[in-house]
Amino acid sequence: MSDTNMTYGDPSATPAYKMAGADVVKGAFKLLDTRPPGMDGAKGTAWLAQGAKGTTVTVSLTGLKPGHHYMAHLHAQHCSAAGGGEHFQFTKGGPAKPPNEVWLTFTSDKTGKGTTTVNNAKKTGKGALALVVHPMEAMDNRIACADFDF
Ligand SMILES: [Cu+2]
Repeated sequence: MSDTNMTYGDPSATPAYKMAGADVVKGAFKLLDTRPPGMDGAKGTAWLAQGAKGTTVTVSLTGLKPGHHYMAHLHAQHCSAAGGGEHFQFTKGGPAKPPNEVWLTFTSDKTGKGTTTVNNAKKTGKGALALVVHPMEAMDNRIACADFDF
């Protein structure tokens, strides 16, 4: 799937928690049992802002494997439901990729820290309940999940 080779998000974009006038919710990442070995120290926060610019999502994690590629998606269920369930889609049954889904890609630095921010012109409402982080090389693995505090 060539779409997984693309970059989604910009680490230097205005983060969701600084979006003026937007409604912002956040969640702390919890480790999932499906995480690969070496990920026990991963922790961080996800933010979801909705406002005039649509939806802005920011992910920030530490304790990742240094210099590795990661992908995060908005998911449609809470972390307690099979680690976030299916991907959130603006149009259910539509294309399984952006802009119908919200994806973020990022690479951890040499200290194991990774962050990025992505925008989507539409608002998720309360349809996207969690952000799930995967290792890019093993997208079936779910490392950690953050429930948004709507
Ligand atoms: Cu996902």
